[in-house]
Amino acid sequence: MVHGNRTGSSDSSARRIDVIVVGAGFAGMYATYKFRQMGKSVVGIEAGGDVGGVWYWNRYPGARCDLMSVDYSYGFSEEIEQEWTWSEQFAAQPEILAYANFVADRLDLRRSYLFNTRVTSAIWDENAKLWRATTDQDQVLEAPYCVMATGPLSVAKDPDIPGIDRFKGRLLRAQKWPHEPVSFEGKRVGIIGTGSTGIQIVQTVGREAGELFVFQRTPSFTLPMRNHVLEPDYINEMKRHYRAMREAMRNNPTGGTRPATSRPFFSLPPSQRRQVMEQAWVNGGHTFLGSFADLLINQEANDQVADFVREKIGEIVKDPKTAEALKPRGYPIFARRPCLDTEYYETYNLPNVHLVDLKADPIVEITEKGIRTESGETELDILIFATGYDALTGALLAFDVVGRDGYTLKQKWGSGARSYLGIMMEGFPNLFAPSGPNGPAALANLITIAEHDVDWIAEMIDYMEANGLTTVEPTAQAEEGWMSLVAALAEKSLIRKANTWWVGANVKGKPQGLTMFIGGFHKYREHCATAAQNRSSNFVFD
Ligand code: N01
Repeated sequence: MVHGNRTGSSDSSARRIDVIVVGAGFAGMYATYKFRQMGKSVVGIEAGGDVGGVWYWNRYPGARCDLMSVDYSYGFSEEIEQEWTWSEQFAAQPEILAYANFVADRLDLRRSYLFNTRVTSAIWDENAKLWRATTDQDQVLEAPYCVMATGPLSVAKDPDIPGIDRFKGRLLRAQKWPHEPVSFEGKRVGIIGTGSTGIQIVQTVGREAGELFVFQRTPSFTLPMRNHVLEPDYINEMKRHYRAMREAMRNNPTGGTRPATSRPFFSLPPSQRRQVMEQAWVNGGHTFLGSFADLLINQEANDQVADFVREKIGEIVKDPKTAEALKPRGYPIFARRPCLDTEYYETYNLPNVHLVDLKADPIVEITEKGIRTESGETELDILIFATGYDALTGALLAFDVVGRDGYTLKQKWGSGARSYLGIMMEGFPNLFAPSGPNGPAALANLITIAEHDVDWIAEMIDYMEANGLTTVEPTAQAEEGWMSLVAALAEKSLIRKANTWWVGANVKGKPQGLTMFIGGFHKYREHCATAAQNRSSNFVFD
């Protein structure tokens, strides 16, 4: 294999281009389009066989986005907005993947991509002022700019349970689901993981499998999605108002259209609070978070909403023991990513669906035939892992990224992700990470963030080229200032009180802490704009 040269000059077998884009998810696709529009030569590198990123891989039954389709879509092209029509309020994975393919066809993006190809290293060459990326297909690409659109949720994580390799049945991972249909009919199916992914699988497979055993360690709070088909009148109205809607999204803390509120929970008397919560339950979606402003900072307010949802679980689930085990306790509601479901709790009223409460009966091992808990062995034909991701930093730490003076990203992030605005890093010139860690990442609409970040990067490159500058990186002070702001905001949030991927708690040995900007997308946008206005104090140019 040809390796990048840490200090030397250009590799003669390398392909020289203007921009390397790693990833063909929504951020990578837009970056590829944007830089091509700027007249740059771009090569995208993607491990999957086609575009779509997380939606290419996550083909599990019931996979669906919990953001509204009209929000979770590109806003940069009026043509695409008008030509594409969403069928449901919350689109399912096949429709989102079809949308990604539609965009790729429409913009002829695939010609810029190397698919089924992984980057094995990306190394900055200080003499040549180039990033040199090598791939597992023995290619070497050199470019002055490198855009890491590797996504916050792209490295799947298996559970730490002994015996995984021993299982003789069929083992399926939600995040790398087979492309062909899987039949569960008459099968004994087990699933580990009850986060957003597991919940979607349970409510779907539970209605199909012979028997479904749900191995639950931590119950999640989940709220009714209330999904529905989009009527033509609604679609027409939406298409007429896309511009105003995108503007509203840019000024919204979530980067979507869900209305925000400044109303504190206790500003209403108890009966009205109850009424608002009942209405939020009926309306579904993330309505709760749009009903009260302080649910993530006021523990007492949070407790009352959590009690309300636990009460609902008790009303829906018929078996009291199962209902009790499904009620989340010990962490604030919304401190784990809130899930949206369609009759998830009702699934446990089916005679073939069994909850195995791992708090009472922990898993000992995976065996040839199934799963052994302390109370005995459950035999399974199919075992599904919905056990999450090495999120936010996993994809960028999965290969060597080497910046100035041989400084590696693994060194830089040794005690947690550090960046400026979640996009750039001191010590890593001309390296950009749209939707990167320390930005709003998973706390706002990822497509809105990706578009914003790519546009910001494009403006930076335009500025450099207009001024004859070849390299840029944030100053140590700018990065430190940003990280202090991220930490100060996180300090106030109840999010820190749950052990989740949001804080790195789901991966053994990973540095812990909430390293996302929780100030809201609208504020994030303002910070990015201010940073760009004060370029000379926040960045070092060469
Ligand atoms: O992953 P997770 P996910 N034994 O980390 C369990 C997005 N998403 O793939 O909490 C037993 O949330 C673990 O239990 P515990 C969304 O942003 C969006 O579900 O560690 N259990 C937990 O229950 C989401 O937040 C959509 O005790 C084990 C589960 O595995 C993010 O992706 C759909 C275990 C992992 O939950 C990740 O969600 C899907 C073990 N050894 C995903 N190890 C929508 O848009 C882990 N677990 C709707």
